[in-house]
Amino acid sequence: MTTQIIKTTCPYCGVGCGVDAKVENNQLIAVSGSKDHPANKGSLCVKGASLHETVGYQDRILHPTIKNERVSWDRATHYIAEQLSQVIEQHGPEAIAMYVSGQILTEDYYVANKLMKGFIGTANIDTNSRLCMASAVVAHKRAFGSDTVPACYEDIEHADLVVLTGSNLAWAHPILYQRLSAAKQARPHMKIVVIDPRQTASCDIADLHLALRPGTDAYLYNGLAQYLIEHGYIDHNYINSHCNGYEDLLKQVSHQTLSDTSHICDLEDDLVSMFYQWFAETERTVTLFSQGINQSSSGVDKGNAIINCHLITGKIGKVGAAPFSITGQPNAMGGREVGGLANQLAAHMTFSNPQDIDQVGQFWHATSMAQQEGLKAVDMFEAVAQGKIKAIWIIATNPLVSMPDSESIREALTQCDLVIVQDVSLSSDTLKYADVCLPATTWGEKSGTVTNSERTISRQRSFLTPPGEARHDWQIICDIAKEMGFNEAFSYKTSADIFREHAQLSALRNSGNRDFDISELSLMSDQAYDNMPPIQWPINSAYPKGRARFFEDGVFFTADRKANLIPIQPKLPAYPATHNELILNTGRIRDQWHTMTRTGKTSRLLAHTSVPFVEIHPATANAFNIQENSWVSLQTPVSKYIAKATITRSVRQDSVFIPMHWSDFFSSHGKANSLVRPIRDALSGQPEFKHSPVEAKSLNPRSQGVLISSLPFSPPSYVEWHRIPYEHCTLWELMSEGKTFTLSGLKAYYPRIKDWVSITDSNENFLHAAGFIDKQLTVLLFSAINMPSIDQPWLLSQMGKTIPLLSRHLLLTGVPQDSTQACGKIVCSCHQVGENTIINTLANGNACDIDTLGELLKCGTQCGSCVPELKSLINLHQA
Ligand SMILES: Nc1nc2c(c(=O)[nH]1)N[C@H]1C(S)=C(S)[C@@H](COP(=O)(O)OP(=O)(O)OC[C@H]3O[C@@H](n4cnc5c(=O)[nH]c(N)nc54)[C@H](O)[C@@H]3O)O[C@H]1N2
Ligand SMILES: Nc1nc2c(c(=O)[nH]1)N[C@H]1C(S)=C(S)[C@@H](COP(=O)(O)OP(=O)(O)OC[C@H]3O[C@@H](n4cnc5c(=O)[nH]c(N)nc54)[C@H](O)[C@@H]3O)O[C@H]1N2
Ligand code: SF4
Ligand SMILES: [Mo]
Repeated sequence: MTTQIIKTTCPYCGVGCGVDAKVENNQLIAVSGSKDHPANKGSLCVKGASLHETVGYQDRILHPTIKNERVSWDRATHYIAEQLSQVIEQHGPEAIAMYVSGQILTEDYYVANKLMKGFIGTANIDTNSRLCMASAVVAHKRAFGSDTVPACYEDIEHADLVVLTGSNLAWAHPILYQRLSAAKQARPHMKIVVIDPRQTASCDIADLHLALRPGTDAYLYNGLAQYLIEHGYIDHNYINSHCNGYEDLLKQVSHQTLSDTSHICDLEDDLVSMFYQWFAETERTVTLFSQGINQSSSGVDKGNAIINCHLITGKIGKVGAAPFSITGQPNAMGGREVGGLANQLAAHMTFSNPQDIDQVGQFWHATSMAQQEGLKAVDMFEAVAQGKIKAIWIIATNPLVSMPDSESIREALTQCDLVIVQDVSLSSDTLKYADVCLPATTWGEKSGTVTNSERTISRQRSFLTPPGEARHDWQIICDIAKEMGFNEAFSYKTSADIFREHAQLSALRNSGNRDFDISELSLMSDQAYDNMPPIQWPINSAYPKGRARFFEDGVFFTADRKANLIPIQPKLPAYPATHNELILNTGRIRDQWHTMTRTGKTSRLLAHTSVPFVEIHPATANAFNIQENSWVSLQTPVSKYIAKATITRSVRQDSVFIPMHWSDFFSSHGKANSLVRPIRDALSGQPEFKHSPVEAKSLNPRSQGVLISSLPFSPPSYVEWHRIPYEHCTLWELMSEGKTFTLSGLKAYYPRIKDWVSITDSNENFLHAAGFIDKQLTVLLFSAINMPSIDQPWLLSQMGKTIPLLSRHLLLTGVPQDSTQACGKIVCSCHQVGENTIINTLANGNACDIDTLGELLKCGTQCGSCVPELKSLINLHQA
């Protein structure tokens, strides 16, 4: 047996942690954080630490199919090439679209973009980064003349004030949050401000939380600019030497008083002025912003309102001082490098400069160079629905779940002539609408580069044999390109070939006029590429070892080399909530990744939160007659979302929060985007995912409960359900407003099972039943009008076991006889430590703080993601 340690990069968030993968006989045995990676220096969060549990092949797409019939790769490639060529001939290149993802490798992204923009002849290639980064990109370009992230992670550690605005760093970028948290512990005078309508886990280390009215950040930042000007905190020298547009900014912000600001943001004057004073006084200030800013109908303006405040105080390009747009996906930054968005050209060149278009076209030897920007994601799917786009090729994204207004995406794909879906997982909802399905390789099998939030390029390396006939994304794209007749331009042998070309393009007529320049890597040997250590761009003759910060010299990428202050007129969200509506906010939970096709595969990551939910304030819940854990429907005129209520003061009274992750595969009505309207920012095209008016309604179950089954089950149509897959069985949470669940119904559903025990009342208002095959526990159902109180972890542990006849009825109580066996809801996913175990340990006086809990139970000692919850359990216990 050979054991190898392969150095690679985590495929989840934009922190871009280095991972040491321990591989034995083509199996990933374990993962640990790379100690020598600059992003994580040895740590991993729970998602990264569970990677070895999510690489299983069980739900993989194994073969190409056309109309659900298995075909050879030759046949699939030929078919697609022929169909696309026909569309071009009959309708022109604009009738073709590609929709890709910030999760493919830079090399995949590069060839996709080259094929569309240089050879098919249209810029109708957009990416899910449209839903994610697009507003920040435009804000950067307006202010800096380029899409430049000026800062690096160390700036967060060196700062004396870190403002998290619209970012739940603790859950969305856990390792960066840990670095921030450690820095604050080392330098306790460091201040942290969280600006978020919700009280999130990130507030745990905050000195100040501003729970502002949703969507009002631009007012808050315009107010800050006004405050800085009025109180003389601006850097006139910096503005004079390095900024345009100060007079206009002054005019725009000067009439907004502090009390105007606190009124519109629904905050107390004192808290607002505390934040303003801290910002004013603290030279080393980093503002980290993410989706609470970007995902808005005025997200670009919000980004600029933040950047303005940094520019007028000169808090940029310095150690510990910068506006910092943090990227979400592992390769969102790489996507921007290759020009993956419909309004970008490769290597940070643009369609607005005809010279750039010519230059790129010549470099590629393009046969049909696109001359103008293409359609942005929402417009692209609208064009599909209108029949203007005849063929769409979707790679590594699940738009049925992640795009706003899911129903319109379903309609668009249903009527589209040719839908090609290139994915890895059978649990992608989008797959159901594919005419052609192409099996791709994924993390662990593929090889190339990704770029993280601080511009560090890292290698993902392959160490597993791809299952079935899966092929690398870049190979699939190149094969189809060659079949379409573009042989020479796509005849790469390795991903290193592609990377070198990408690096060469970045150097093309780039004498310091474009930020993205990795020319030093353009002659890299295959071996050097294989061994490439993480390195931060730019990497050119001026910075051969990379560059931590941009704009130290106050020189920007605009024509006159000065930054632009952008006066903006703040706007409220497009659709306000009327008096009987609530504001729907959507976002991430700690242990799930997007549409759950990967993190939904391991029970470890489902333990923390296993079903969708509705977070609602106690006063609001009261007004709507909603109880803790009761079923709620959120609805719009077109759709509904059904889940159970979590009553919490962490959300405002005017809002509800739901997770973005659940899909049709995992739930009957658990898809957040069925409620989100396709409203987007006019400049960036980014949708307003954080603000949709919805109505809330409490539901009256006739029957609710759980079914645990080792056999396949598909719920009847009158039932609302959530699916929780485990290794050896599936747990279904069920609710029906109409019929009750009956034993005869259950028996009819499972004809193979002859051996049942059950308890029920005469009207079958409640039913507890267990079914056995060969004496082994195969099915369990617990249902009643009210949710039965059962110990799910314990019941799951009984599945598949041979239960002695005498114990069968005990099983039907749903709880173990010996109460010490009940650990409760899992809090620490890494070490599977439950709430009851923690509470018992605290109650017994065996532990009183995080450290002793960690020593005794190990909870919180690995990735640290559960530390905020441990702290609140300790506080609760002390109270
Ligand atoms: N666990 C996990 N981590 C992830 C991901 C994942 O799926 N799961 N996805 C990755 C990706 S692609 C991305 S883009 C990032 C996203 O990372 P984040 O942007 O940090 O995550 P979100 O939960 O989408 O939203 C952040 C916060 O914005 C707040 N917000 C809502 N409205 C407003 C507002 O009007 N103003 C302000 N200031 N805040 C508001 C929400 O309450 C929420 O707490 O996460 C990355 N990391
Ligand atoms: N309501 C709401 N909606 C949102 C958001 C929100 O905050 N609220 N956030 C938005 C944001 S920021 C983002 S980034 C998007 C994310 O949304 P998506 O990109 O749609 O979500 P994923 O689940 O990451 O989809 C990735 C797909 O690629 C497949 N895959 C994995 N690896 C590979 C590979 O190597 N090759 C190929 N070909 N396929 C692969 C996976 O199986 C999966 O089907 O969601 C957006 N939607
Ligand atoms: S923080 Fe977690 S999810 Fe993000 S890259 Fe690091 S290990 Fe992966
Ligand atoms: Mo994202």
